[in-house]
This record gives sequence, structure tokens and C-alpha cells, in this order.
Amino acid sequence: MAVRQNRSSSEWQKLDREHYLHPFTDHKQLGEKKSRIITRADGVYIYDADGNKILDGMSGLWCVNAGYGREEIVEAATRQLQELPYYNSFFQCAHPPSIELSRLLQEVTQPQFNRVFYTGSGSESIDTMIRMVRRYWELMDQPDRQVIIARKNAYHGSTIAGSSLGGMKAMHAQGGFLLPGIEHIEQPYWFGSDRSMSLEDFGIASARLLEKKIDEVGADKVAAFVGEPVQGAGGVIIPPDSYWPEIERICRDHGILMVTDEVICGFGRLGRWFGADYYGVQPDLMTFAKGVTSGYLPLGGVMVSDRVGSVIIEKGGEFFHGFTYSGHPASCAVALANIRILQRENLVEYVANDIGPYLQKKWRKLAEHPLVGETRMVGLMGALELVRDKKTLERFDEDDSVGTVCRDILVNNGLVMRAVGDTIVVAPPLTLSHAEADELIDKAWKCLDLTQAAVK
Ligand code: PXG
Repeated sequence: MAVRQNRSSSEWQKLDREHYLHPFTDHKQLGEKKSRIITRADGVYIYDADGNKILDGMSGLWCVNAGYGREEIVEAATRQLQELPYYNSFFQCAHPPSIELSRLLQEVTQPQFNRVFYTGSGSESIDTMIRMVRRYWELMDQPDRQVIIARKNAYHGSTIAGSSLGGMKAMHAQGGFLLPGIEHIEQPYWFGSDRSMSLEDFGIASARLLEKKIDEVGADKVAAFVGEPVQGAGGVIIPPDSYWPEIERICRDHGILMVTDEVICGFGRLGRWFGADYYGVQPDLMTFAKGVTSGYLPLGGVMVSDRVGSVIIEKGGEFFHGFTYSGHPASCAVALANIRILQRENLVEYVANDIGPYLQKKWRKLAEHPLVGETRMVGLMGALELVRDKKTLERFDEDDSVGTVCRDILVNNGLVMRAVGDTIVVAPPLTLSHAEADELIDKAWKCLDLTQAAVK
């Protein structure tokens, strides 16, 4: 039975305000605005305590890839909780769901990936990856290779390691000392540049910033480069196609490890199983979470290539790392059921060949709206840029909070999209139908009109 739902919206809001500290939330503001209480969900829709039906254009938080209401996943969790709700994977133990899932992950990832290390979240995956990368270089007798290079405006989670590796200025400004040995280069954000270069040249130039940084730090001190294939929380920053292959070339030339953070891009979001597949590059490590379970239960992990795995295993002895919930049986059972759905329903191909192109075409049309300076989308992950002046692409002042105004109008009109500054981002479940895509676009256009009226 779900938690009893016999309170009114305002009762929930009062209790929420009094007792619950939310992630990434200004609580003074929340107290004034009140939280929206979501009580149930089905397919691509969520429902709030006031009975409003809302199209979830964000798949929860970029994670409900298979959509809500999947009985098969619920049954897998229930059966596993009855059979073996918990056991650890320390001390020479394992259990069927974690082993089966490891095999299935090997099947859906590139050939260099034969092993996985489990965590409970994306942030823990990032921490694990950092420790593993540094451990690898110790074992390779190059212990000075400690520096990890990431991008400005990247999001890699909110633990100390995750927030240090990420490139979010606002996060760096809170909480004191960051993890040492991390460097950041500019992101490949063409719309945010002076747009004087062709996309192709901009991609190459952005990638070469990595080479410049490696020279600056000294190649013998650099351990790895880490990037989201497409930056998600930073505003769906889609790099030009030339970017990732050049990044890969630079990593190989300097012998450093290449890591893709697939927490958002993994499990079909771009119409390929992983973002690295989409961009045609072969990473040494991939971090994942979210879509692996479609968010039904928490699970994350790191896919470990043979290059890294063989060294850790052959030379490493014990790797002093792991979590109580590494390979949690119920989470693994849920992941298995979820991935089998993605496979059986061909959802990755559906994104690549059907609903992806369908939504992209309609999304591009939104660029005709007077408030929109650019639209972009790959697979089912997109953004639109709100601008003050469509001709010059002049942006609004930060204080105008136009993105937030638009986001609030959207949700009040039955569509969740997220505002990253004045960039509106979208990432619906991979199960989106044509009719639901039409609804999404119709609502988006209407809300752009309402936003324009509100900011005038
Ligand atoms: N890497 C990436 C690329 C992510 O997007 C994490 C790591 C951390 O995952 P966990 O499971 O520790 O949250 C993420 C998480 C947003 C938003 O507002 C995005 C994320 C999390 C919370 C909010 O876009 N991504």
C-alpha cells in the first residue's frame, strides 16, 4: 500500500514546510510559493494532490526512461524483496540479481566493458570513478597522474567529489574546500559563444582546450578527462559532432583515460544505448545511474574497461572502496526488468528512428516563436533558448528570471520542463507517443505566448 493519501494539499504543504529540507531549494522561497505534491504517475503523466494531470517532459529528473506504471518492474522488485531483500557484496558474497545484471550490462555496452562496479547513485559513481582512476595510475607506477580535467558548467553530482568535479560556480562557492587535483576547461556551448566559428570548427577548437590544459598541467600529471556526452543539468549543451572524436584523439595521444558520465545520456536517451555510442568514441570508464532502473529504485555504477579492470584486478590487491548498497538486490532486479523492457520494446531504436526525429522536427518549429533564439535536440534531450531580441539574440538580464517565469507557466498549464537560467530543457520518457509529442509541443507554444505576455 502506498503512503496514505487522505490529507489535503494544504496539509501536506504545511507538514512539508515544517519538516522537510529539499535538495537544491531556497526554503524561504518555498515557504511562500508552497510545494507541488505529486501523488501518482502513469505512462508519461504525473498527477498532483489537487488532481492536475501533468505531462512529465523531464522523466522525473532525467531518469524515468521506460515511463511510469510498469507492473513488470514493480513485480520484479516485490519478488526480490520477498526472496532476498538485502545482502551485501563484500566478503566473497554475491547474489543472482547483481550477477545477472552485470552480465546484461556487459551485453548492452561497448566490447571493452566486461565489468561493473555498483553504487547507489550518480554521485557515488563519480566518487568511485575518481578513486578508481587515481588507483589505476598508482598501480601503473605513475602516481603523479592525479589531475582530472572536467568542464565548466558540467554537473557530476553533489557529494564533495561530485561538486568539485562538476563545473557549477554556485556549488563551488558553498561549503569550503573542494577536492584538490581537478581542473576545468570551457564547455562546447556554441550558442553561448560569439558564434563566429562554424559548428565543426567550434567543436575542434573546444576540444583543443583540453590539449592546452594538458600542456599547462603537464601530461605526466593528468589522469583522466571526464565529460557528459551531452551536458544535462547545465542546459542540454550538445557538442558539435567534431568534439568528442577530437577529445578522444587528445586523450589517446597523451595516454590519459577518457571517462563519459552517462548518468543522463545512458540507457537510450540519445537513441543509442550510451552517449559514447552516439558520438562514436570508446571510453575507458562510464559512470551511470538514473535510466538504469528508470528511477524505480536507486542504483548507479561504473562500467570498467579491460584496460582499467585488468590492472586493478591483476596488480591491485584489495580496492578499499564500496558501499553498503553496492549491488542492492532489489535495485538490480529492477534494473534487469527495466533493461529487458528497453530491449523487448526496442525503445532505443524507437528514439533513434521514430519518436526522436518526430519530436525534433516539431521542436525545431518552436524556433519560430518570437521569444526563442535557438532550439536543439538529440534523441529525446533538448533545449530552447529564451531571448529578449530574436534578431540580435540578446538575452534577458539574469534578474528577470524569465526562464523561471516560463517554467512556472508551463507546469501550471500541464507540462513539466526545467529552466536552467533562460534555457528551457526537455527530456521526456522514451515511451512518448506521437500524440503525446503533439501535446507537448502545443503546450510549449502556448506557454511561450503566455511567457511573452508576462514579461512585457
Ligand atoms: N552525473 C550527471 C551527468 C548527472 O546528471 C549526477 C552525476 C549525480 O547523480 P545523483 O544520482 O547523485 O543525483 C547527475 C545528476 C537537474 C538535476 O536539475 C540533474 C541531476 C541531479 C539533480 C538535478 O537537472 N543529475
